[in-house]
Amino acid sequence: MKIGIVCYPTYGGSGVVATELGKALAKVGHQVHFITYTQPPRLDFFNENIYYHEVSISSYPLFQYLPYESALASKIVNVVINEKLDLLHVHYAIPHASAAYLAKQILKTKGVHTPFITTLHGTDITLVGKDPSFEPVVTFSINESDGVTAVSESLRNDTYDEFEILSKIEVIPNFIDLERFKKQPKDHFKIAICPNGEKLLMHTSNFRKVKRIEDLVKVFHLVNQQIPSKLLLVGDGPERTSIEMLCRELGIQNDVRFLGKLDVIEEVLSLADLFLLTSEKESFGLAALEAMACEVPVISSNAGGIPEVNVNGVTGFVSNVGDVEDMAKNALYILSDEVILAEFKTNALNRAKEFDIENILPMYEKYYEQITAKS
Ligand code: GMT
Repeated sequence: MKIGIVCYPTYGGSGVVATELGKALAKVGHQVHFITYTQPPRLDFFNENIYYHEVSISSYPLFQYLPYESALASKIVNVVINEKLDLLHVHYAIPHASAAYLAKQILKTKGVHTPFITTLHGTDITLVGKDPSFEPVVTFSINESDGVTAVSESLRNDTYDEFEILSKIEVIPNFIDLERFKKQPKDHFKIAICPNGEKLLMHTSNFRKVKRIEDLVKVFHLVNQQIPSKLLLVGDGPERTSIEMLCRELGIQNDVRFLGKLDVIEEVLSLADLFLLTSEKESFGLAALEAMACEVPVISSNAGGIPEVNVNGVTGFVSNVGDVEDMAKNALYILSDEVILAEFKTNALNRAKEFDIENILPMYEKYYEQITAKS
């Protein structure tokens, strides 16, 4: 098939899922056309089946806000016609689904009928999408999509609860490339970071408020009082400064390292003993799955779709959002016994294997066939 993928070219979340899906589709012979405003970070190699179309938008003194959605719709029209696409797959409702809807209407006037599938990722539903300034457009563009998928059962339920959705939402979970995310022998780094045999806890995110990073710092503080440990924080974002202040207030600044945005997350994950994810909302928790694939158990909140990934008492533990004491107690239980830790590590890897891209890709291909056949 010839598939157009529209996404945010971001380092994490929906951007990564869209890019990895496109790469996997190209690998099995589909022709994939990425349509974004800049090259997605993980699209850093050559593949004969991958094409990239940049949405460029000229500034004009009249525009206080650049009309990206119009530029995107125009680019979609152009790519669909010139590349003869069979299908569009847009990741994130705003503004990608509404731009795809507009493009579809324009294409119809030219006698071209191209269906579009919208994949919901969470923030477009549970955070920004509900805002009255977006809600009517989100509801409309979901209902007008030829197919809609959500990355977890929890997100599907939230979407039905929060919006007046008339169409069927298919759940296709996120996935992991186990070739890339696997434990690597990096013991020399571990010794450098934990010279006295400390345990290593880790978190990766975009440091937004919704991640409740202050909770995981408090969990670490409690763990560190019982078992000497270090905390690695990968990523960056608006909360970083206040988190640095909290670390100083708690007197743990020498045990916490901020690594900034890293591409080779799997190398750092290979060093970790535990992954912490304390979010208030999380439709799936791809970061937890990446950790599990590198044999790292997860201490998490029970927000959204996280319990669909992190199995309580098996691959880690799940606590109520904000229950720092319970999270610390669970972390200490895993870390205090090498046999238990090894068991949780094995379970984490086994669970991650269920989300192997090899299992999930056929679900998307089947759904594409179903949607193109009915359109
Ligand atoms: O929250 C993030 O880190 C980014 C966000 C996004 O919008 O890209 O991630 C969302 O999509 C990911 C991929 O499907 C999910 O794994 C995240 O759970 C989801 N984030 C939230 O729901 C808050």
